[in-house]
Amino acid sequence: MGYVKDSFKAKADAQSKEIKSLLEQHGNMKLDDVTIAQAYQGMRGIPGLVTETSLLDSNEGIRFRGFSIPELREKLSKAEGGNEPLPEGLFYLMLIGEIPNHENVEHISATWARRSHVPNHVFDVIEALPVSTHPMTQFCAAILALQTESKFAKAYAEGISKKEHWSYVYEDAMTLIARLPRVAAYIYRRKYKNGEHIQPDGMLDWAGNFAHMLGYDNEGFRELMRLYLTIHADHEGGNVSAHATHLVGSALSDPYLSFVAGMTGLAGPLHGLANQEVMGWIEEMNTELNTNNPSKEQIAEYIKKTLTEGKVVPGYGHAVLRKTDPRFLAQMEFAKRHCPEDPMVQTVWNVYEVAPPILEGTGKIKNPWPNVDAHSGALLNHYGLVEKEFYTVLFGVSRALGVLASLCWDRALGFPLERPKSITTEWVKKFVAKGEKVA
Ligand code: HAX
Repeated sequence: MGYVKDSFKAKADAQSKEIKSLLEQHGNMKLDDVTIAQAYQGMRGIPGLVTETSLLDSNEGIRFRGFSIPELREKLSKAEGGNEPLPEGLFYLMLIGEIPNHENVEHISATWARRSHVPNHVFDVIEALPVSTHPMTQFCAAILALQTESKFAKAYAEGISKKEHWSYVYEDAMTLIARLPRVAAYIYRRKYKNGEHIQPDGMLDWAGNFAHMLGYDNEGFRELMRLYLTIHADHEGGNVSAHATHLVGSALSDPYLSFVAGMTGLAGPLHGLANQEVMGWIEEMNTELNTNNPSKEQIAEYIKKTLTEGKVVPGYGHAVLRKTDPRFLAQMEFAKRHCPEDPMVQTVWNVYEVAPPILEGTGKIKNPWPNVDAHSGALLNHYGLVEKEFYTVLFGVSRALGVLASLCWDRALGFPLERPKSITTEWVKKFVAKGEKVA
């Protein structure tokens, strides 16, 4: 076993003991009550899941193992000469619970580089789809094709003890993460660059190599990828992609099958596809107004028009957050350093000034502030990655880090099949009438 795997197992064993004792002593203690509104309205705020890798505070934003994004940007290892954290370090932190040293980060980087070879049949599966297929659909199909490599599925079929599940899930998670950049870059080059593929550069870090295979070899874009793949990795357990991965994993579907469930959820416009939607929304506004630099007044009018048409303003609002997303602010800071004059970036900043009071004025939108997706497209666009349909794939490559680290924890802690209780409206009506539960 590698030393990262050993450290993970030691941490998980200790955590298992603590959970056992928590359950013995406090298992019947109530965390919260559930209201009828919560049952009908997306289970908001019900603490019914345990996810060890990160925790979201509605005002402060995400913390990964207790560390905020500004803290991580300072504390995690950087590439030589770089300013942004290496996502390998965040993965180590989520898995082990401690800030890694540079050697730990290099170890993860080298492990992923070693495992990055993608079997040919995966490319054949991608090639079998029409080029016009949405990149997220191609991505999901490719992940399913990668599933032939699942060590967990093979071992399970041969018959292994429940105690060994975590070990095979860990191996699958590491291999899957290692291969995703190559798969994603292949889809990008196939769809947008005439199938002119770029071979991996084993000397580069995970994000740097991804930037290279996409065809963007300048240091600014590599730095953007390091930041991007770090900040999109995890957002506690209840969001659609994390929850779907966890849920499917709880049936002991292998990490490939579990992760693809998360990715089909990420492909929804209210979740990860919002980054594509934001750019589409800005582009449509610019086309309609015949400008690439709309004024704040013009933006305000366009927001009102969007709302009147019964559509959402993409990139704004959140199910949990109630302040500007720190992931938005991290990207804004990056843009201030690298591309403050870019007209698309300036439009994003102008929307940020104009949108919140208008959204708040509707009286129904609980969070009028921008989320992560409001900024990412403008940065990618600045470096020439203008194909917005591809943006959610980038998000997906990053999200793998969080949800697969969590899946390792799920199996190491022996979490059971997830199976919440559902009820009918008939049940609710009887409950309301009698004021008590109905069998
Ligand atoms: N524009 C217009 N209306 C919005 C809105 C927005 N940006 N955000 C919320 N609303 C509306 C909701 O549609 C809802 O309307 P109805 O009562 O008519 O159904 C009402 O305001 C109350 O919604 P809420 O409680 O504030 O928000 P929800 O928890 O239901 O939804 C969403 C959270 C993120 C889905 C929502 O804010 C939204 O649709 N935003 C735009 C899409 C987006 O940016 N998604 C990405 C979110 C972050 C993420 O997951 N990234 O991957």
